[in-house]
Amino acid sequence: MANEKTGKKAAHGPHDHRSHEPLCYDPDYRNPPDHGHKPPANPRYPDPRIYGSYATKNPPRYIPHPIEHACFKPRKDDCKPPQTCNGHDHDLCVRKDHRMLTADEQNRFLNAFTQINALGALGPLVDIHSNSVHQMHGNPRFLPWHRIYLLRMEELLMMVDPTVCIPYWKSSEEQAFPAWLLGFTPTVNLAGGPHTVTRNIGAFATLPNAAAVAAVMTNATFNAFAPALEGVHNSGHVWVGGSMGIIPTAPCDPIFWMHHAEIDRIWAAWQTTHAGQNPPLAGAAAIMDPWTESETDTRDIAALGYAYV
Ligand SMILES: [Cu+2]
Repeated sequence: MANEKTGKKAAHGPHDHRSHEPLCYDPDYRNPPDHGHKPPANPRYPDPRIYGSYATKNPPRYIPHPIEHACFKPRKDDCKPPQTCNGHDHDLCVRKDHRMLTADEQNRFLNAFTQINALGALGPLVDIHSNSVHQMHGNPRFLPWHRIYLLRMEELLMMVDPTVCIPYWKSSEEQAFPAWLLGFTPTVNLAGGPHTVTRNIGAFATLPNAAAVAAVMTNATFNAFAPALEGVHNSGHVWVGGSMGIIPTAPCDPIFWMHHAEIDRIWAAWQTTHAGQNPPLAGAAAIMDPWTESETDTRDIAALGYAYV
């Protein structure tokens, strides 16, 4: 069966006509064509769109995504080009307060999170956060770097379910952990081994309240605003505790992404009334490595393809 093609060729005789050839390309997923690609040097980082400079330089062998199978329509009848799942990539992702999600939207978020984890795509993204070479905490890169980081996570989730956007957790208002996440403690394969999410809610900090966030918003310059917001953000991490309290494991917990979406939302709201107040970054510091976006690319969330409601 594997050599069907070559066997066919050998069997071709003078009475075989071109009309016997199939009219349309009919892909056989059980016997994919050999493109001659070498396996990636580091199969944990196959996709440069998500993992930036971490991605292997060798072209990965193309493996159709399960979702592609679901939407792939070969259209044998009329020989028109096959239909794929294109069209969702450029939709605006609308990030909602998690309290506004329907049960279906909650399930879709958790299912997509579980899927990218099962595919081995989440662990490498978490590992990027543990590498301090990216200088993403305690300096002006904090807000723009995590804005791109969230975007990469959202892109991963949308590969599994194009309807999923990262919800935000307005912890200052809620003063509580989202109940629907309490039972969700995934195990993520990190470079250092598997890590199972733990929490120690409320044990080591108080959650900043609405007044604390309002005080952050009164800062007039980026240099004053950003460290104040990072401080509020730090307390959220410590309040959840467990995995969230440690930089290398924090992104294993889905609340990490929802917490950072809230921090990013607060920054976006502040930006609308502080035009021209941007992170003081230049040269290499202005590049959000391991990705290629520069600080200027991070200023406009609509241009990045998402919005907060
Ligand atoms: Cu971080």
